[in-house]
Amino acid sequence: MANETTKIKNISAREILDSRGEPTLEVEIISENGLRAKAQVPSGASKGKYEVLELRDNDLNRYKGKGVLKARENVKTKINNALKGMEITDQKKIDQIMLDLDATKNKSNLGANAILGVSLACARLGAMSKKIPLYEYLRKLYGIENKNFALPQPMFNIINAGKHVESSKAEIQEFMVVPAKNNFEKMLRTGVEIFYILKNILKGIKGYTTAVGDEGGFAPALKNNEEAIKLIEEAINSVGYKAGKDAFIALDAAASEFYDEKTKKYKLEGKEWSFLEIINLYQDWALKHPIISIEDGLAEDDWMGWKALTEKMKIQNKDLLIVGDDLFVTDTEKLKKGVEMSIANAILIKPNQIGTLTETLDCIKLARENDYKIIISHRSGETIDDFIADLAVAVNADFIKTGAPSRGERIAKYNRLLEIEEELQKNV
Ligand code: 2PG
Ligand code: MG
Repeated sequence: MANETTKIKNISAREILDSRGEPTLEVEIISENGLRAKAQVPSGASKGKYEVLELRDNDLNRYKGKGVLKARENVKTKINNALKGMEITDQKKIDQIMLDLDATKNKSNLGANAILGVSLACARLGAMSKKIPLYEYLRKLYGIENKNFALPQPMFNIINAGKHVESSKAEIQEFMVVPAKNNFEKMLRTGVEIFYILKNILKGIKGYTTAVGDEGGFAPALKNNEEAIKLIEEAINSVGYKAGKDAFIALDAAASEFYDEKTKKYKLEGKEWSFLEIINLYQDWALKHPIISIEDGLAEDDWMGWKALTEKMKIQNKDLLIVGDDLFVTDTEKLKKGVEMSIANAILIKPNQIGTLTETLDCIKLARENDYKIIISHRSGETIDDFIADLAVAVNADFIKTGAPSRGERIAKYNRLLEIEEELQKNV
């Protein structure tokens, strides 16, 4: 029935575990007409300084202080009381009510984890109430009516380092392989085949371990950062693909993690580097290897460095993606500053950096209006929730970054994209 309304009857939450075995929230919403939907909240390790606050209990007697019972309580009481009886499709209003209820800039009152879980579960229930797929529903919320959906290009993080691997010597956090644009099934296969070969190279030829890190990529004890780039290039060229044509390399330096705020220097490979020296290093790598994207190449507060990075890399290769993650933290205010200063040309989008779906969609819109490429991203601590796959398709994101093709919580997103592609092909 077209006019049937779906009102929120009850919102509950439970403390579950993420892929690192750390507590996180699962929110469940039940509607008056008997529908129910859930959402699970991810959690980062190399978090941006300006991300909204993930509320943890800090009770050292439970989960080393990482419990989320306070956030759970906030969902079950304060948020539940405020949203009960609301029409589920009023996403903007629902998100605004939670923002008003929280009344802090960094969502520290209710906890961004509590708010986001509710926000995403609402969208899921909204899609169910309309009997349409989540990606189609999210597209309507985004404000586009057409159904010209496009699947994103995956960025597979196949060598993990930095904060995502306890024992790693390489400071650059993520070494990714990006298959050339094609249908999703083909891009996935290309990434996976390169991943298999990389395993053989690491194990058989180099004698490295093939244990995996937080995001499912291999975590060998590398001698230095460039070695990882060379290994991926070798893997691409060993499976009958050509590096620079069939597949490319993307990096996430997560440079805030090796930046010394006092000296304003970067600590890499046993040396101290100025931002200009780091830029030279990236230029050298980008000359020698098929690199198409550098994320968080410099630290989140080093705006001057970012300006130089954007300008210099643009002169060298105007198509290279200069991606802001910790720099922008999915925040329209930060992105506006970036646009005004002509900094970066791509943005990483993580819903839990900002805390509501509405703000996430607003940030994507602003990025699009200013021709920034969109990369939808997971967190290093994930769950099997595949919401971001639908989000990527809803906004025709250019890329999705959700780990290596390994570990269930990463695969869940890639498998959902396969399902969406199949569904879209049937509807043609
Ligand atoms: C990043 C993310 C995801 P984390 O830096 O881009 O890969 O890591 O979730 O630890 O912040
Ligand atoms: Mg990053």
